[in-house]
Amino acid sequence: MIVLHHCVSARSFRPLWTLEELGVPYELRMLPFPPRALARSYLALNPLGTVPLLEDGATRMTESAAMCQYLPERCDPENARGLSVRPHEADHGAYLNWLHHGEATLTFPQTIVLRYGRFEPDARKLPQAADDYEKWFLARLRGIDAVLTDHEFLCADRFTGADISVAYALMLGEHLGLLARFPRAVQDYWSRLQRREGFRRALAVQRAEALAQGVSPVPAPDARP
Ligand SMILES: N[C@@H](CCC(=O)N[C@@H](CS)C(=O)NCC(=O)O)C(=O)O
Repeated sequence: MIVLHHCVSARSFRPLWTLEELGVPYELRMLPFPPRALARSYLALNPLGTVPLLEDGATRMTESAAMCQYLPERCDPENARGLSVRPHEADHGAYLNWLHHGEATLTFPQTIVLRYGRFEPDARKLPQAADDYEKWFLARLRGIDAVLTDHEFLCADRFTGADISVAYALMLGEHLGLLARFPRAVQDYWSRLQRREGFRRALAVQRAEALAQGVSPVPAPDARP
């Protein structure tokens, strides 16, 4: 049984959404945010203290974008759901590029905005860093905007793990209050993806499991003091 360690609307939402799109069984273990401080025993499982952690037999993974690639290959070897773009397909390179872009280019600047704009106590806040990296994130949306202006999805003309990786950064951007500043094609893409059954199930499952496991169902940034 695959086990996913998750905090509400954290990056672990990427593998959660992937699992729901695949429709395979898994166990979801909810943690308060940040687990490093609020669930110290978790450090024995993941010394980084971060989510996600995915356990699949002897396999242990801590990178959410890699899970968007791993889970379809592991759980849907025939690629019936189409979430993978395989090496023989023309868009394999584009798929890998967008898969990594979601975390390395789009989510990275948002973590600076969160930390220095919200999480740190007032004396340690850095408004200039938060503002600059907010602009950085918004400017980096130009790459997906160029594709989405005339494509429904990022690659291979279908919904793939790359869309999940990038869309999580849009979800976090919306939590940060930046939705109105997304380019129009990016706003439309994000609206379309939120109508997917798999996305809606992932939201419902994390809420139900948070309540059942005694964790706040409110997304992490707003749950912080
Ligand atoms: N590159 C990793 C980053 C994982 C990560 O930093 N997760 C955040 C939540 S979105 C976390 O657990 N932060 C808590 C902490 O840093 O203590 C990934 O994509 O999974």
